Amino acid sequence: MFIDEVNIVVRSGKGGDGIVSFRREKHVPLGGPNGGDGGKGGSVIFEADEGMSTLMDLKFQKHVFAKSGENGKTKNMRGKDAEDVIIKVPLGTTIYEAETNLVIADLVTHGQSEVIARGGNGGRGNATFATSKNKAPRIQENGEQGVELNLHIELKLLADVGIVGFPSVGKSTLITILSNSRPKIADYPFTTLIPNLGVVSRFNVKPFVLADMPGLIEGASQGQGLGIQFLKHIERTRVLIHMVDMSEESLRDPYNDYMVINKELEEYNPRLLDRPQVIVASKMDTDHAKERLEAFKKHFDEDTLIIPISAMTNDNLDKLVYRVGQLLEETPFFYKDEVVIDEYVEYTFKDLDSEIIIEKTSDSRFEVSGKLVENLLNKSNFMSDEAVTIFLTKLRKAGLDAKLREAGAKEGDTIVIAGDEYDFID
Ligand SMILES: Nc1nc2c(ncn2[C@@H]2O[C@H](COP(=O)(O)OP(=O)(O)OP(=O)(O)O)[C@@H](O)[C@H]2O)c(=O)[nH]1
Ligand SMILES: [Mg+2]
Repeated sequence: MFIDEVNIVVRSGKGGDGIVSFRREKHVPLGGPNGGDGGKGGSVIFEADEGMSTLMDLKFQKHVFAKSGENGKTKNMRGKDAEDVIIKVPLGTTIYEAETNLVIADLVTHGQSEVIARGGNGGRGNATFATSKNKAPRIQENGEQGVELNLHIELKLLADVGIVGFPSVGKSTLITILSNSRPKIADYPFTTLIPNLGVVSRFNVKPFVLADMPGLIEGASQGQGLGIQFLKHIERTRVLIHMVDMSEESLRDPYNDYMVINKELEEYNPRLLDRPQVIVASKMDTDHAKERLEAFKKHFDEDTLIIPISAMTNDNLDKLVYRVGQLLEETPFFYKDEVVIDEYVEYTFKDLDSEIIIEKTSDSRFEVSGKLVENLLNKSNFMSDEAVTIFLTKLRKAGLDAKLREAGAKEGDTIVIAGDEYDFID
């Protein structure tokens, strides 16, 4: 089974909580604080692996959750970090945030790995809060929450060259002769249901990856036949072999075939036509193929290279491979320019984390919210005044006062944070 699109939910682990604990010693009523920090929560990481070829494993997995970090322990011991979960995917996998369709990551080289959901940091235990003024602090931090993301994952094959054309023109036959790939070959349309990859390493040309695609027909870009489902794989190839059937059995006009396929490519993505195409006239061993080729050629100017081949007699296959090799040398990697990574990951984990939102709810009243407040609230336990002070200090460090001033707050105005009211002291 070839699976090239899945939706899954990933969640990173929460950081372990720091704890409050004191040394117990004989005859000492209250020993020093020794509550340890919590361990880090596990991250969910995607890694490109050239040994993988489909997203099938994920199809049955739906949810991938990393574990939480261990809570801190007494005697100043830090809780254990949770293990990261590493999801291996084939090269050419793009990861989108499902709701917004933003690209989070694009995995194109073997071993490339991306942290998709970062594990929460552990909270600090009371030992870290000891100062000369406060030798027995009763405060600790809870671990940071994990991140949950709905992902849409798509695989676009990373082949150098794609073979496009109507069904039954001989695409699979060609890849079978030129490479180690062995797709099914038959004389009925849509024999090939999934793309096949093969490595072509012949005639002293630098080896390249060839993709045999399911046949295209008129309306493919609108979903006819096997439709757009597979056109996306062509997006990542650098050179196209456009195969046109010269045999009478096709019952179609070769030039019309050629135009229809180009129109479908263009309608799917106009940039597909930027790729150099090698026009290949196939089945030249059949009756009247030569006359049909002559008629086909009349539509092009003299300089257009059309390579007539026969898979039966192996005619001109070397010429075709040479030409493809030459074009690959000249053609850049399109997919690198075309896939734009949206700054989403950064946004979630950095900017959003320190975001402070201020809303003026009346003349002298300002409400503070945002991810930073949320995170700090999650981390704090408000059992003590000390914890509240630390909470406010952190907000101020992150620029709360400047933001309030910017929003028009003046000395004595009321600031509301998480339902509690404070006076603004400027
Ligand atoms: N005479 C002749 N027949 C060929 C040649 N190449 C392919 N064929 C035949 O054409 C038929 C279709 O070949 P395939 O390679 O399966 O065609 P395809 O383009 O992969 O077809 P789809 O997968 O359906 O899109 C088969 O019966 C092949 O044996 C050729 O060069 N000469
Ligand atoms: Mg085929």
